[in-house]
Amino acid sequence: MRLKRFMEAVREESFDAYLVYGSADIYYLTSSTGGGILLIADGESTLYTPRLNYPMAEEQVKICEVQPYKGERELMELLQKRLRDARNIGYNTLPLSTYRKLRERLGEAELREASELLWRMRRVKDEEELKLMRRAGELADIGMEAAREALKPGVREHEVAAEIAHAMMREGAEGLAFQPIIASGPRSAYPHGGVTDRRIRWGELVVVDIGAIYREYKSDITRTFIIGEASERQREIYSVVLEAHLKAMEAMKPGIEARRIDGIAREIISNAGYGDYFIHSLGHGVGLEVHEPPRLSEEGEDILEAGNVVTDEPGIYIPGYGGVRIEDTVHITSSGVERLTKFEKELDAVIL
Ligand SMILES: [Mn+2]
Repeated sequence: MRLKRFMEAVREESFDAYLVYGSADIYYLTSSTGGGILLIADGESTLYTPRLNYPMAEEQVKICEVQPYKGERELMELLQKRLRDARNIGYNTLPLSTYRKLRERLGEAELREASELLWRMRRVKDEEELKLMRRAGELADIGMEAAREALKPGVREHEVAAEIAHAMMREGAEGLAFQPIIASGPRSAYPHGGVTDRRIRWGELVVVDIGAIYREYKSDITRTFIIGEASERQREIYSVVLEAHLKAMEAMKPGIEARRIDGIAREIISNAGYGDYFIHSLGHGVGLEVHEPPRLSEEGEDILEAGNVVTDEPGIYIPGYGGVRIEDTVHITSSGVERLTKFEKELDAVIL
């Protein structure tokens, strides 16, 4: 049981108490989607939840006590009372205003950030989580298929986004993991281009970056389509990004430094002369949140472990011209990777 394991970790780190804030961490430990603050103290756990979410949380939570609160002042009073004897209090994250209010009420006690305790657990997905993430990946593939069918000259970006959302949710997604990106033509050079009312034209690149939510778990996939016919330059850029994406994925395995994986992709793109146009890191962890540890970046210290779920998403973005990104979500297994998103990515499959 996750909560029990976490409470043991809190004790091993010699905290008298620990405050868990944020919907993903609270969901991970208690199955509540109602937020609030989870307090661990004196060998017990209590979920303080806003009263509007109390009936729902009471139904969802089987493993600890749930208590409603009316407003932040009442929550602070409840916490102050419970933390009276605590000297050494850990927390994962807190809004600055909440931190300040707590700080005032806790006197001499130490209040120390220790989010790594939770990330240590959340970084390594268990079988149950992997099952849900496989489904989240399949739903993203379904969305990408809807994009492929919708993309043609004259269609607007938001119309493509609507088809994607419809297809994923009809098949069981609870929602989109993030605001979709349908970045066409010169806009494809913006890695976070969002969606506009722009009409897609023949011969353009279109970056489609989407994800689904399935039972709170997220997926993340990007494909770049070329409408009609691909130019020599588009073919070249696409091939470089695809090679970087494939070689990085081939090298993923437990025990390897995440920055080495980033380096493999970066070197391929640099050697092809596009190094200045790969303007973000290679990837990130995915789970209850769409961006979480481990990070696959030039500076990151993370080492890949079996059970990690990460993205592999190199890109080349040429201002005023356009961009290409190819991304899959993959599970790091004991020997390599299991792809959770499987949509085709060979050049021929993305020329529409
Ligand atoms: Mn991503």
